[in-house]
Amino acid sequence: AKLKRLLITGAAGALGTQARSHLADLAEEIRLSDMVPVAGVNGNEEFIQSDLGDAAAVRDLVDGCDAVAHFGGVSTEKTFELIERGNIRGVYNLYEAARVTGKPRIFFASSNHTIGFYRTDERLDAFTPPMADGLYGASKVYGEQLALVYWKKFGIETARVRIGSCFPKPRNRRMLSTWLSYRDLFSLVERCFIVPRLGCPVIYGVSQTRSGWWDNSHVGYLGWEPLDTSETWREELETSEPQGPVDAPDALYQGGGFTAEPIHQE
Ligand code: NAI
Ligand code: 15L
Repeated sequence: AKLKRLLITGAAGALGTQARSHLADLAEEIRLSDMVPVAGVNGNEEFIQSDLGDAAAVRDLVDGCDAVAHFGGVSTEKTFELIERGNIRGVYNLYEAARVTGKPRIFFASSNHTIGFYRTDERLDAFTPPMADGLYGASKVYGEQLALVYWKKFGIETARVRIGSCFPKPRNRRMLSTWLSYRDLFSLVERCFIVPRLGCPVIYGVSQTRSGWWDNSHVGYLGWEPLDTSETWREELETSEPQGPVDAPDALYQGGGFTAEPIHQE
């Protein structure tokens, strides 16, 4: 059954823009939002410009939606002020809006940076404790926990998806272990919205990979099968990119370079 109205936050961003084309048929109506304008609006879309830090605006945004693909927020290491607004207050506003409106199902774009300080020789699953690699990763841990609170207290279902690296193709050797294709991301979004019972699982958003860092065996019930693999680009990357030093962040930690970022100041 089709969704009635799907809200896509962060609609002007990289994944939000992809979501518009990949998810166009998933809902009768698509509501888009971002703090900056999107590049035009198509058939079943409407656009509402708003800041996730604005509680009243977020409530209006969520009202009338039966599903939310939450891609909005700060997506890399930034100042605490920016992260606080988009990812801390922003998710609080989202979940409060969900609670007081129709309790929509939520796809929460979390990140591998919630677990970025695990070493590249460690294997994780949905129950591995977080080990964030910065303010950004810690803000996503907060979002994952808030989602769980609203599931336990109010029955709001969320897919807490620790996205690896979602780009047209892997950009470096690290991404051979973390790459998620657009096709696999959006088939996951669809499964999360279509399955009768979702719950509040942690899911690793990664296409097929040899690395085996992340075990998704707890979410077999979703029926999600990634079809793409980073292996397609291994030869190309290993030829074009020299192997880095053994003590480089990319070699040591799953979060790669994010583990070496400073605390950004205003
Ligand atoms: P992006 O930075 O291109 O898009 C994020 C959008 O959120 C931007 O358009 C920005 O204007 C908007 N935004 C930021 N703060 C806001 C606020 N306070 N109020 C309203 N809108 C605000 O990021 P991208 O790559 O599209 O990622 C989407 C989501 O997926 C993010 O939450 C990111 O953390 C997560 N993610 C993405 C990964 C990737 O590989 N692309 C990997 C892991 C997580
Ligand atoms: C993320 O969380 C970022 O949003 C994205 O820009 C990538 O850097 C990705 O992680 C990654 O780890 O490659």
